[in-house]
Amino acid sequence: MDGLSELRAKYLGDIGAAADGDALETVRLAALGKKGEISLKMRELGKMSPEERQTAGPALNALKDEIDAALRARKAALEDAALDARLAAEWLDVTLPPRPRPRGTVHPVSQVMEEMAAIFADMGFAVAEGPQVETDWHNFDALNIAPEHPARQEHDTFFMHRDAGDNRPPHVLRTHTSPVQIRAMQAQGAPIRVIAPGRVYRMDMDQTHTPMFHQIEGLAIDRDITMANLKWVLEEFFTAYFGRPVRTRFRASHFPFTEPSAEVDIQCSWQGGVLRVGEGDDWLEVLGSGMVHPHVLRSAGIDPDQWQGFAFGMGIDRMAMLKYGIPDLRAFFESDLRWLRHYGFGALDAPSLHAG
Ligand code: 2NM
Repeated sequence: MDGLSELRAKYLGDIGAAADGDALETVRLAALGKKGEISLKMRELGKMSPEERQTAGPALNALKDEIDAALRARKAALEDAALDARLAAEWLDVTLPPRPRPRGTVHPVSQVMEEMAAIFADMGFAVAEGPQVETDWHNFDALNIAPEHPARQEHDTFFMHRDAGDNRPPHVLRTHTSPVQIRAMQAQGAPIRVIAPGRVYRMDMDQTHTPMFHQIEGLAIDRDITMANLKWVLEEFFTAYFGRPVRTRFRASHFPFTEPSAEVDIQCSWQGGVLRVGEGDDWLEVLGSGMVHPHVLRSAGIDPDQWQGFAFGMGIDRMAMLKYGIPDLRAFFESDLRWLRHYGFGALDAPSLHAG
C-alpha cells in the first residue's frame, strides 16, 4: 500500500510534537478518528484484490497499532510532566514553624469564677445559671423585697422598655443573682446546694462601682442547716481561695431575703498602703448572708416548716482585685489589651484545689 511510511513518519512526528492533551487529541482524530487518514486507508482495503489485501492489511494494522501505542505513550508522558510541574509548583514545607498567632488571655473575673466554682463544688455545691433580663417577680417580689423598697427605684435598677399603655411591670436587668436561686429552688425543690455566679447590673458608676459587675451567691437548704454551717462553709471557702487560714467576723445586719442576716468581714492587715488577707487584726467587709427568709422559701415553692438554710452573696470583681493585687476596678471592663495581657491568665492555668 502506498504512502504508509510517510503517514507513519508524519503522525509519529506530530505525536512527539503535541504539547498537551488537546493537541494530542487533534492528532488522534486526524489519524484514527472516523474520518482520519488511517481509517480512510482501512476502508480502501475493501476495494483491493485478495492478494493486495494480504500484504496491505497487516501493514496497515501494524501502522494503526503503532500510532495507537505512540498516542498512549505520549499521553502518559504528558500527564507525568503535568504532575511533575504541579508538584514542583505546589510544594509545602510542612516542617516550617507556624506563623505566631495573637494569643488571648483568660480574664481575671473568669479565672476567679472558675476558682470559686471549684472550691464550692468540693463542698457539694452545683453551679446554677439564669437569665440576665429578669421578671420583677424573680428579682424582687420572690425575694421579699417590698414594692416600695428603695432598691427597686428608678435610680438603682435598669428597667426594660414597655410600650405605652402596657402596664405590666417591666422586666429588669437582674440586680443580684438571687433570682437564679429562686429559679433553682422552683426547679429542684429541697434539699438543694447551689452557687450562682454571674453578671449583675446596678445604676452606679464611680471609682469603686461599675454598672455591670459580677456576683456569686450561695444557697444551702436542708432540714437542719444553721448559721454554724454557714460560718464553716465561708471559712473553708476563704481559706481555700486565699491559700491560707482566714478568720471571719459576723456582724448583725438586715436584708429583706434573710432573717437573721449578717455581714461578714475577713481578717486583714493594712500597712504601708498594702492590704493582706488572712493576717493582722483589721477587718474587711466582703459578704452579706443569713438564713433564707420563710417568705422567700414559700415563694420558691419550698415549705418553710420542713426546710431551712443559709444564703450569701459576694462581689467577684473585688475578690479578684484582693487576690491578684489589681488596683483599679474600672480597668476590668475596658477591654484594654495591655491590661488583659498583664492581668489575664493562660489557658493552661486552670484552677484546681491544690494549685495556685
Ligand atoms: C446576699 C445576702 C444575703 C441571698 C438570698 C438568696 C435566696 F435566693 F436564697 F434568697 N440568695 N442570695 C443573699 C442573702 C444574698 O447578698 C449580699
